[in-house]
Amino acid sequence: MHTPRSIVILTGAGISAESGVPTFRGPDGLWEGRRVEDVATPEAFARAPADVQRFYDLRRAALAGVHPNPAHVALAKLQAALPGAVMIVTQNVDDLHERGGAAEVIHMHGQLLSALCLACGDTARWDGDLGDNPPCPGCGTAGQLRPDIVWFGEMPYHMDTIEAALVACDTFVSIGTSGNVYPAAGFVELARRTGAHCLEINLEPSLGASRFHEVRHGPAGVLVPAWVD
Ligand code: BV8
Repeated sequence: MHTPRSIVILTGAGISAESGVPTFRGPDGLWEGRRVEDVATPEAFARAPADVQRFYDLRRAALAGVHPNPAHVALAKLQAALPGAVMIVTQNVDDLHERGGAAEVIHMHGQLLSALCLACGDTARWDGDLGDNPPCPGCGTAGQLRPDIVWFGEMPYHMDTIEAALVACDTFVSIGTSGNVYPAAGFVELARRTGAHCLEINLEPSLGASRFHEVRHGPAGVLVPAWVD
């Protein structure tokens, strides 16, 4: 790969698939028979909080059983090799980029290992269950902690930072995402409009594949290390 000045990398569930984390819209994508769009919403949480807490408690607990794969490790190596030039933006709520060695990761959809307090607005690192209504570490209020996850209809985190990087980058790489969910699915448009070279690495063509200058289809665990080297 030629050495670009600045790279924005967007990852989705596909980069964690080879680590054993189920994707959302693949054959294993339904969660107990329900679509993520039906569970990951403020309305679902208001209607059945224990149900939604359990959905996330199970996924948080499952993190202990999965490990970073060569794709996570390769991106971490790239970020270390090009200090300040590589932004990793993930739609994923797992911690596999960090455990793969990435020093800076932008979690635009939040993180399983973080809890948000509805009483005081604080977020706190959280690796246990939320379903048993624990007290907020900050304000002590019980039963007010929700998953620190961006649900459908909620504003993703760090959008200003991400958009500023997209219009300034010379390379945009989308890895392991189906292009179903906005605003992430629209990032290629922003990058392309300001002249960045846009590359898609995915198991199969995403919904937005035609908007990329270059596509490489196959498993991220093979294609990402090959692209980085
Ligand atoms: C927003 C956290 C506006 C949850 C997630 C109606 C009402 C409200 C909003 C909307 C609406 N209609 C449309 C919208 C916008 C909506 C949206 O896009 N909906 C879609 C379904 C149409 N977006 C939003 O609501 C966003 N917010 O718009 O806010 C706003 C404005 C002002 C003020 C307030 C608000 C928020 C979206 C975030 C939702 N949260 N995650 C959780 O994780 O539990 S989204 C969820 O989908 C995950 O984050 C996931 O990462 C993400 C995207 O999915 P993918 O990562 O792409 O995963 P998927 O399974 O789809 O694809 C995997 C890909 O990997 C496949 O292509 C597969 O081929 C590939 N693959 C598989 N194996 C491999 C592989 N590739 C390589 N190697 C392999 N081995």
